[in-house]
Amino acid sequence: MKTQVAIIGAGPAGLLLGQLLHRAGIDAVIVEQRSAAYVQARIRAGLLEQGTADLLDQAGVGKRLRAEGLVHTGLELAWSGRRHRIDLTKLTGRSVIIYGQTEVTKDLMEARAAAGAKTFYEADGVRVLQFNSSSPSVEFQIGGKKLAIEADFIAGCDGFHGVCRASVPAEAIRVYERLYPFGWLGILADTPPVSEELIYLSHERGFALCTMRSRTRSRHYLQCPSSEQVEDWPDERFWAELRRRLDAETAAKLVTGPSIEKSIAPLRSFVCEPMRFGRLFLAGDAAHIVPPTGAKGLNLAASDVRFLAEAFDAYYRKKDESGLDAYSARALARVWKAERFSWWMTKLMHLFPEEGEFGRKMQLAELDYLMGSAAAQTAFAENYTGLPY
Ligand code: RFL
Ligand code: PHB
Repeated sequence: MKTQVAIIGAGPAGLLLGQLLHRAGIDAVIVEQRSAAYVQARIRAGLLEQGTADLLDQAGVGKRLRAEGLVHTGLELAWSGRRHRIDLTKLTGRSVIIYGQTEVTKDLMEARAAAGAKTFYEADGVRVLQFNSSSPSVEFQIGGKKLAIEADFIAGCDGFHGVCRASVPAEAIRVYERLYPFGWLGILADTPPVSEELIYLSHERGFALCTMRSRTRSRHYLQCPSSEQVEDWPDERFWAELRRRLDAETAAKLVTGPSIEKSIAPLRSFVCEPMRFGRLFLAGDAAHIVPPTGAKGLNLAASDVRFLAEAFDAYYRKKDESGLDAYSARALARVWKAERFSWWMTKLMHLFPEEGEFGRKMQLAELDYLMGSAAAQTAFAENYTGLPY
């Protein structure tokens, strides 16, 4: 089989790239190791920058997002028992949208099916070959049957644990990484959110976040040590711990209920350079990871894919390779700024016992400064709503 762009991975990066290429008249096949149902059900991100929502519109998949997404013009930061609001829209003219990654994935999968574009799900033993030549290829098996795709280019959209980055020789790649000694324990429940807007809490017992998926479905996160397991956290323990970290007014509004999903995600900052290796281009979590504090992961996957789709479009329409040549530097310039913001916000809001009482005083001083300074709040809001592409 032949195609123009072989895309590895049907997460948000791979599906959105497939959709943008389809709209540009470029042929692309997606190869995904999991089943469609598994990919669709994976519960992860919830917050989209305005630029990501605009890109989904441009890709022709923004209709349900615009009808059902919750537009947020601000958020709250809470510490020492008090909440403080940052008015994102007043400071930047921009807002953010709550719309689950599950829904983005569903919309993209439906658009792909309607376009009749080919996706191979449940592909085993995926290998990316010859990407340093002009004829790269992809090999895999489905139900024991061997398949091969010849392509002009390969897009590695296969996430942090994927095969694409791992196929690059070690001497050709440079990796920058920071691990944090804790994770986020997340719970999803059909209970009303505690507040209309997100509340990020910095507490002596650890960070917490109250977010949502809709007006009737809440999503909450608690900082927990890396060593803990989901089994250590029955629902009652989760709700009791969340209540202890909330300010009294919010705690009084907390409605608890059985969890629909519960999981622990480790926190990591990671970037690989470059993001292009011959005819292999990495995009999204395959190239970089941010801790979820700034809600940047899915949004970075979207901006990478926009740069890449533009570059392929110029190549196929005008034989212009400049976009492909500039891709890595262009994407990394935006990635590093989102890495910085996510790292900074993680350090500001989480409990770092090894930093001691001095470290805690520094956090409190910085939070106090932030809320007292229009300049600092504007810088926060510019980053949170998304830096320009
Ligand atoms: P994905 O979503 O991991 O998709 C990669 C796909 O590749 C497949 N794959 C392979 N396919 C073929 N062959 C192989 N060898 C393969 N290996 C893997 C996988 O099965 C998968 O389908 O990466 P992508 O597309 O780059 O998308 C990235 C986002 O999913 C991720 O950045 C976000 O979920 C991060 N994130 C958030 N981002 C936001 O922008 N806003 C948020 O509010 C937000 N909240 C979060 C988050 C991530 C979280 N977790 C669980 C890490 C909250 C959490 C708790
Ligand atoms: C979410 O809704 O899952 C979410 C929102 C904001 C974050 C992280 C996760 O910073």
